Amino acid sequence: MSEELILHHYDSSPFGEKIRLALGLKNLRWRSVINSVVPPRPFLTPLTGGYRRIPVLQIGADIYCDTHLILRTIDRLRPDAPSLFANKTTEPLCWWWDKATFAPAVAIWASFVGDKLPKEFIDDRKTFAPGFELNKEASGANLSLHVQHINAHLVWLIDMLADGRPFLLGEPSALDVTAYHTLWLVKQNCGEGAATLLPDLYQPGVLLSWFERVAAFGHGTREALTQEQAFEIAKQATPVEPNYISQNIDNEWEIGDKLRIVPDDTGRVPVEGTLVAADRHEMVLRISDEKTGNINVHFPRAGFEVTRA
Ligand SMILES: N[C@@H](CCC(=O)N[C@@H](CS)C(=O)NCC(=O)O)C(=O)O
Repeated sequence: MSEELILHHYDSSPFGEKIRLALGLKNLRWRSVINSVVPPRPFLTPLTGGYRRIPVLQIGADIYCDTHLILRTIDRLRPDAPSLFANKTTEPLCWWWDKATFAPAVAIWASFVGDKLPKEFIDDRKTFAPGFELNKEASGANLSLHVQHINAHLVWLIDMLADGRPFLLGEPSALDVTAYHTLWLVKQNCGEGAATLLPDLYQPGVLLSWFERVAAFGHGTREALTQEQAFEIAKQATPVEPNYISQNIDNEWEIGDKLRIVPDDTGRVPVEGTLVAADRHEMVLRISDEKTGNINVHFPRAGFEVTRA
């Protein structure tokens, strides 16, 4: 039971869609825990130690934060082909795409749907991501700039596909689901309205054909689990010894140190815990209380700041 992949997400989450498609690509069985779009998330927050972003991957009493680490973890735990990380350039390319395109994609999305977003959502996301523009009028006023940003990066996807390859790196990989998820946010919500802005995504051509091939990965076999059930699984389980981590840490930290880890961009809610494992890709903090028992919370190194608690 505790071996199951449990994804905490909500259906409209683009980062959630990135992971759902990766699960589909690898044709995996997983448990789906739907969380509210706006916190509080009383059954999830105690498991993450406060990390507030979605999605989160749970395996028993181990919690994996951030889609970059979640993808690595899915590949590590379910190594059957296809591999999500075909070569050493895949991960930095995924990083490029998220950094370059997520904020402008959100702004394009908001310029279409901003007036329909509930006030509590807008208020929450103002503190979540202070630089992001969710106001319909403000993002609409700068729409052409946001579109320029996306199109400047889209052309590189088109260049990659120009030799007729079906996927960005040849074989399907994490880069496909990563590039897809921000475009999905726009296409799913703005519909034909964005067709003149992002023509490559709507008109027949290599990009649209690729987009449809990635959509066809599907989501694997998804089975519902309640928030309460997921919490109970964590409580009953014991964190797995992270033997796959070589403990190859820099001189700065030692196992047993009390540390604070916080995302360096959005959702900057820190998690405090005891360092149990680290290498140059990943850090693991142990958190513990009466309600949850011991939990290991895993973070990628890239995109997170670590300080002494
Ligand atoms: N770098 C993070 C970004 C995740 C992210 O921004 N997720 C959005 C949802 S798509 C989020 O957490 N929004 C606020 C929330 O749901 O509380 C990742 O790759 O996981």
